Amino acid sequence: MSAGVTSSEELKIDWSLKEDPCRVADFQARIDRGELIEADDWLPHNYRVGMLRMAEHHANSEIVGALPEGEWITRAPSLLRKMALIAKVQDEVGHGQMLYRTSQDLGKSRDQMLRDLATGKTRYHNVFNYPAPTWADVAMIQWMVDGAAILNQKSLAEGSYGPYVRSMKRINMEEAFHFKSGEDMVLTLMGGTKRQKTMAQEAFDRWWGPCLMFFGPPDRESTKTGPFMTWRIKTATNDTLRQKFVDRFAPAALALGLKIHVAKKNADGLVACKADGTPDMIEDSEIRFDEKAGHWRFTQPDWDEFFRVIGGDGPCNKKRVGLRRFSYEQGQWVRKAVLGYAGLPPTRN
Ligand code: FAQ
Repeated sequence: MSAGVTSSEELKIDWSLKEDPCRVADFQARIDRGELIEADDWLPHNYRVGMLRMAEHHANSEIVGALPEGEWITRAPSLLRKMALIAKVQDEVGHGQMLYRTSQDLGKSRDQMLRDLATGKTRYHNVFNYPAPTWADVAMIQWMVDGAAILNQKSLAEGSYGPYVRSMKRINMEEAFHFKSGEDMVLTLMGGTKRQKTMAQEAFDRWWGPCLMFFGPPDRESTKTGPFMTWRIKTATNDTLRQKFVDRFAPAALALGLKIHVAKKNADGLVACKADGTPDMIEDSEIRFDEKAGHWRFTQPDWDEFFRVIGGDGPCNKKRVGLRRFSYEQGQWVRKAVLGYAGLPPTRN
């Protein structure tokens, strides 16, 4: 474990900070040579904090990401699907454990991370603040959210921080199983009855927008992409990864018979209804392969919705954080008995 950062002040990125220029230049030269940086190496403050924030955000996302699917374990439509879902949820929680370990070595205690998640101080991925009202939502999560995670994490596995890179390689192998299982579930629904196809389409309409947002805000609004690319914490920009996702999933969805819509959402995260009761959405007129660009065109998602959701005001934020808090509080007596820990500070949500 590296010596480290302990107070919350020290856990903030400070772009005005000046550090020993020789050490900073040596560090950058190692990154430019493609060397992996290890936990006990000297790290510039902003690299350490940036990497910690990314790994902690990722760990939180894996833990909270298990919740929407976990709700479906008791309602899976067959024993086979139930067993696969139990294994998948267990994998995601395991990824969270691995990533909290990686984050701990960067200087924040595990207990502080769990407390910050349970009190809404730290974030997790936007997609996990949406509801999964049907089994088809579970299929779309495994197909598209896991698919998006693989695209993102493949680029992160080319990064510079050794412990995180090694975690990404292992996690990606397991995510590949989840993606395959999701693909099979979507294929089953789209090869099924009219009702199953409608269920799949409705779930797709709920998840397409949040999945486009998965890769983060447009590059022009991403504050950290520039420095993170210089340090190879990130190896592709948000827009590049989003385009890769559309190039992969738009033709696949169309080939399955799904339609790609631009949909308005209500406060519950469901597609809103017009006055006449029909869904408030239109087919995305941009969707087509642009021969000249060599990419699929698409309509950008609602970025106001993205910032609202990551700011704490999404359809399921309170429910998800509330469940983490409940779980933390229920485990309090164990921590108290074994470690003598105190209670939680007031929640932000
Ligand atoms: N959701 O300047 P950027 C999974 C925030 S695991 C929420 O572009 P950056 C497996 C961002 O933190 C998925 N917040 O930031 C699974 C920043 O906030 P700050 C987890 C977001 O760091 C599947 C602000 O916006 N994967 O799916 C999001 O360069 C199924 C400005 O953004 C990872 O965490 C978002 N989508 O790029 C589990 C991968 N995007 O710090 C269960 C690692 C941005 O200014 C079921 N992380 N923000 O307060 C990353 O790749 C990057 O950190 C990004 C953000 C892309 C998330």
